[in-house]
Amino acid sequence: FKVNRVESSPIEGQKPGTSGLRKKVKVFTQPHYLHNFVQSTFNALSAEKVKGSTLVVSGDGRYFSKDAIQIIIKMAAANGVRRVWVGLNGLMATPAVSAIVRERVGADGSKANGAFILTASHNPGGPNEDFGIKYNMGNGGPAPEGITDKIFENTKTIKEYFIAEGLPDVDISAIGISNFSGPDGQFDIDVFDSASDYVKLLNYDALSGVAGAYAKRIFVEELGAKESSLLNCVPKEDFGGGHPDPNLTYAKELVARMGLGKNPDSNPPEFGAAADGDADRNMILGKRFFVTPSDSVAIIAANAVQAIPYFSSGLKGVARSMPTSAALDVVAKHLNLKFFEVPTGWKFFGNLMDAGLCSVCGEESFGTGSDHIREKDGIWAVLAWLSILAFKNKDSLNGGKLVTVEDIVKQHWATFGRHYYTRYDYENVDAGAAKELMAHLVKLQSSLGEGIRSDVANVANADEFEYKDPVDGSVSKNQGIRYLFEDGSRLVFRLSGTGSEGATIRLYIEQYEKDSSKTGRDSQEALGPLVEVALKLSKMQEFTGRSAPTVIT
Ligand code: VG1
Ligand code: CO
Repeated sequence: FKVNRVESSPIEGQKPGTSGLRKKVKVFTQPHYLHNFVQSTFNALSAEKVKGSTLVVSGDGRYFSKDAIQIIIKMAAANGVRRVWVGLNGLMATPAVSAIVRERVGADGSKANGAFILTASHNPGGPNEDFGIKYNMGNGGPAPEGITDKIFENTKTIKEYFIAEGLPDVDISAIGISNFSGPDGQFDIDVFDSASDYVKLLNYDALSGVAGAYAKRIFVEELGAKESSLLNCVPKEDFGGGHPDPNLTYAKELVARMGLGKNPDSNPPEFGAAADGDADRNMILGKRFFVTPSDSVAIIAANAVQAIPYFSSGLKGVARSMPTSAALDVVAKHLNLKFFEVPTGWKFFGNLMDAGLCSVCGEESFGTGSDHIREKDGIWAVLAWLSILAFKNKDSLNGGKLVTVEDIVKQHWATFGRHYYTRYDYENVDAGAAKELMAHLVKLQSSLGEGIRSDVANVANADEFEYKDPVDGSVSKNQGIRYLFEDGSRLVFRLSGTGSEGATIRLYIEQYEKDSSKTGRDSQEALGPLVEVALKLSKMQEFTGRSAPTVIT
């Protein structure tokens, strides 16, 4: 093949958000749109680093992925990339990409230097929905802000991109390595099945040896898991028209099956779980019981050393994103663990893990993970929970009482107290109105001297969250507006960075209850008064015209 230089010019709005660039398919398929972003990424990494490198390109298989993969392969070839690794049919879960970048060794001994992940994650897919792309670094984690800022700057000045001419489309539906030659020498495309590398890694973490036997005993024998326990497990370009976000609103089928929501099954199983489009998010359910993600990471951290072989020598530390509840903080304090609070999004956990400061981390948005990779990992979370269930059920294996998911969570609350928690999302709000609401909240903070009183408690402190990375010293500002109350309650307001249209306001509401006789309440009911304070304080209805949120999690 030869290299074509194509003249181009900047296209507005290519700023990567919380997790890459996400736009409607119609936006992505505009002439030069994808090309500009990919070339801007190569330029941000620098030509010397790109030349001779090994690049992973794959995603969640959503609509437009197959075309995008062919384009990126041709651009990689033209920019001097030595080889591209592609998942069979272009499919690779986000956590699997992370694992592949870290662990896989090619037939010629090569290791990956980075990855383009083609996903808009929990956003719907299809010709009228979203596409997305993000770049992950050689550690398997999302590019840090230093790189994503550079990419954005490059998109604003781009004049040209490079693409191979005479390189045929690769058949990504068949495993194998194809070789080509170009101006820089040899170029290979390696199509392989990512599942085996990923499973190898997970087996070691959670289900090796005795834990595997427990999982089989509880999951298959005790709880009767069968083939029929899998719902919607065939990947589709448009996710079957559904919204691929694992929460109580969108995972309706599973929720009913677990005996919750509308039309609940009368005989639900003991354990259920769901993942999002790219399999990095998870929802954990017990029989008629929902585990709040903030509780989930705290419970995993509290039990990791005993229940999960990978952590048997101890946890290096734990971390959560700022809006995630403080349930994890209480565990960290109790176990005397290093603890970090980072901005929303997975890119901030990687530095901590690379520096050996963090083993387990999580977000309230159904993201949980560990330092086995540098992405959140839905399947890992399920295996972590299975390991904990197995551990807690050692006695039940000898005829004792079955310990359920609900028991485990309630025992946790009894020991550590409960953080009542809910998130209200106002989706597709007018962008101007959303900005005004945020500005109003910031302005209110300066009048704190006079004391913002509420029926719940007084506000002790209010600020905009700012993070200084303890490893590289980089600072991230304006990461959400916080109101911290004297009784430990918190209200957090943020604008979403993953949407493709309008603005989404997220309101996070949290209240701590230490008294174990009061930890069994319904969370919406317990949080009612604080919700009222939040809505009044923010003038939510006045600014947005909305009397209710789009989604409550
Ligand atoms: C949301 C979540 C955040 C998560 C991000 C990516 O971001 O709040 O916690 O890391 O999605 O998740 P935002 O900016 O919309 O609040 V995924 O599964 O879409 O990669
Ligand atoms: Co996701």
